[in-house]
Amino acid sequence: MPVLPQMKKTGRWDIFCTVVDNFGDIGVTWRLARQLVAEHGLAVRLWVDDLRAFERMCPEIDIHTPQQWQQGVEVRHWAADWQPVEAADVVIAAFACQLPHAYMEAMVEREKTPLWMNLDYLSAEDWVIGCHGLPSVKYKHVQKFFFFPGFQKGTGGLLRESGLLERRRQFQQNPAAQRAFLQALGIDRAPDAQLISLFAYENAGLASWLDALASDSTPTHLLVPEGRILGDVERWFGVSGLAAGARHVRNALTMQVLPFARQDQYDRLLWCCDFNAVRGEDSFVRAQWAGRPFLWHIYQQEEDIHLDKLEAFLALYVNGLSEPAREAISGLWRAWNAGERMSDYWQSTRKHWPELQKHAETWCLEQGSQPDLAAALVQFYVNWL
Ligand code: TRH
Repeated sequence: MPVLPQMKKTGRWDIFCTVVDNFGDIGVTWRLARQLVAEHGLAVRLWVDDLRAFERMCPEIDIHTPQQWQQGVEVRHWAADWQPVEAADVVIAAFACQLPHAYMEAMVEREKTPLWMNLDYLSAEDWVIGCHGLPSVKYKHVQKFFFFPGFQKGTGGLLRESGLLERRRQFQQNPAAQRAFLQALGIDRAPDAQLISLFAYENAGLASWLDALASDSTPTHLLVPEGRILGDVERWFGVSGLAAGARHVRNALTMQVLPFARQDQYDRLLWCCDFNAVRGEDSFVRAQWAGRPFLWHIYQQEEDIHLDKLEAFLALYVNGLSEPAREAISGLWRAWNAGERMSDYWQSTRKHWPELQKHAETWCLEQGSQPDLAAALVQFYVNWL
């Protein structure tokens, strides 16, 4: 995406992020902010209401500092008592967060009206294509637009940094680099073990999956970053107080708890693993860029509307797979998201492993051939100017 001369170093963007819960809101906006700076030469302020969640994935964050620069991004604490600032050229409200009233007034007062966008949640549902880029509400004369990420042409695409897939490929082809990376995280891969990462919400289906892994003929080294699934892991091992560094073995299964890693380290961890269980939105996308088979624990929503999103994604993702492989992986995903027994689906998934591995790479390359989300946002601005 060429950077227009008049935009270079002059475009000022504000991204607003409220941390609703978990890490996805800050995870997505932090990536986007960095990419806009690094690849498009823009001046970006990232307004975040909860710096503690941010600090978990970016330990350089000083939670007591209201204004700081991190990797070229101006990070601002979005405090409850808002102090007036000038509005930027482009204003992104992430995930329908409500901008401070005084800031909306500042947008109105600007001589040149800013472009105001809502960066929505990711969904593979068809209606997204029809709604992407449409005008939303107005505040006085300032028009807001919908910007939808997505998997298909006609959506805003997915966050993907320039050269990401090439870096991933080189790393995956370099066992020594992977070993060094894992060792730095305190991981000594169990001999001949397949490596699986597990990042998920609480899940009643975990026990039956762990049963299957423990009794498998292939050993598994399971890496579990500290988080919500640990309670289920504890119950299965019959232990309590699991924390980073803990390691337990039962039959063919070695389980290790990892500290919550820096975001870029987490990405690399996914690249190292043979299979990744991910959740929410951002790790879900990163697992796809890893080019390896994966399992998605979708964020639960009221009235089970998340299940429509799950089915919409599956319908796209399984395209090109043989019928039995399709059934195996869809069954596994559905069982996981219903908290049901996983063992039979895991066994049938294992039967189609080579096909699923090839497919994960094909899907990744297909998605990677589309414009990335940051470039699409910049293009949207250029078209709007
Ligand atoms: O944390 P999440 O469950 O976030 C969710 C979703 O975004 C959901 O859609 C949203 O509605 C809800 O939050 C409020 O899962 P997600 O999206 O994968 O975000 C996790 C982030 O944490 C991601 O950027 C990767 C990062 N991460 C690390 O930096 N280090 C780690 O060790 C791990 C496990 C994750």
